[in-house]
Amino acid sequence: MHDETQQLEAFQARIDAGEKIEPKDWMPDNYRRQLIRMISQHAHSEVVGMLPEGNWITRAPSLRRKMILLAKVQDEAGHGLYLYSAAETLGIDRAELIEQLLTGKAKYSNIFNYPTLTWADIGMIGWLVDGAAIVNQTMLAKCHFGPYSRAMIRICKEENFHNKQGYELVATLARGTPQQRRMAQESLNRWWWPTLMMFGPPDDQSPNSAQLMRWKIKLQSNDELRQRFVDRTVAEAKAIDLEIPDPDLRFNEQTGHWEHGPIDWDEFWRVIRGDGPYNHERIRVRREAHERGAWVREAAEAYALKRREKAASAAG
Ligand code: FAQ
Repeated sequence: MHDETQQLEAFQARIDAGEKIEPKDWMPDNYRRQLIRMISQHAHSEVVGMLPEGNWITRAPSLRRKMILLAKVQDEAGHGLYLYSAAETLGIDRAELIEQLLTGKAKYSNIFNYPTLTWADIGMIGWLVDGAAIVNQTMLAKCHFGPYSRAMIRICKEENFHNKQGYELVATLARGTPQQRRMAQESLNRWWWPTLMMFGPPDDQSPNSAQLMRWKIKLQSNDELRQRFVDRTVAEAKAIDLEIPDPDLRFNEQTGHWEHGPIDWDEFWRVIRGDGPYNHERIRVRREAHERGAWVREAAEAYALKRREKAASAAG
């Protein structure tokens, strides 16, 4: 018991001294569990996040837009792979993580349970959803678990490109015909509030935050990051004359921040518990893709086995 207390104190002292924790270091079980939960939720979000945009690849209005969208969706798959690898350093198998997603045991970001109804939604995902992801991930790139922070550095660079192409797409629509402008505004109206929810529940309703902040996995709270996102996005919306769909939005001269109106947290909890507009569809498509990919996994395993046999016979 005494030893364990000392171990915990030494572990916390390393974090407080600014050291990164690496997979082979001693860590408390709960630290391992929390990181697996968070990193795998993040990986699942990247992979499920390919679906709303993927739906529009065949319908992109020009070759240029199609190439950008293809590259973006492919990047999200890559992000999922880095993150599954980061989670695996904690001793869990990828197959188990994927099983947790497909059986509904693991969560993924609320935002991907909404449909992409118009072409403007593709711009909105890049501008708002990638914009929110960057705010969150720039913080995670400085977190104190080595593999997660390193994965974030490359992911953030790619998300920046995603964010810029999304804003450029929305700005083009906003400068376009009255119909295109309306399409952009209608899309912003649908995506604004679910995007604010991406940062998680308010600080006083966030059960995991306090411990994650002590371990310096989170360096800023859910509300602090949400505020940072609102401040930067309100300015971007003004620059292209789109209106944030929040009648209570106002600039506070004293704090220098844009204050937003109340968020519908009932909707958030409903969506993350599985009852959002597209939860069933997303998981159905992922299950189908997983089944269709069975032969690839079998072929890869057979290949690895053959190589091991060959190496063993060469050595023996
Ligand atoms: N969605 O105690 P907290 C992207 C759950 S990547 C669903 O505050 P925590 C890229 C939470 O799990 C987007 N569930 O939780 C892209 C917990 O439940 P649990 C994903 C959520 O962990 C762009 C409960 O609520 N990014 O978009 C959400 O301290 C475009 C209580 O909450 C990451 O995953 C939510 N939004 O803080 C891809 C970043 N929020 O597990 C394609 C890494 C909360 O105890 C296209 N994760 N919950 O049963 C994080 O930074 C954190 O985990 C938070 C939540 C901030 C998401």
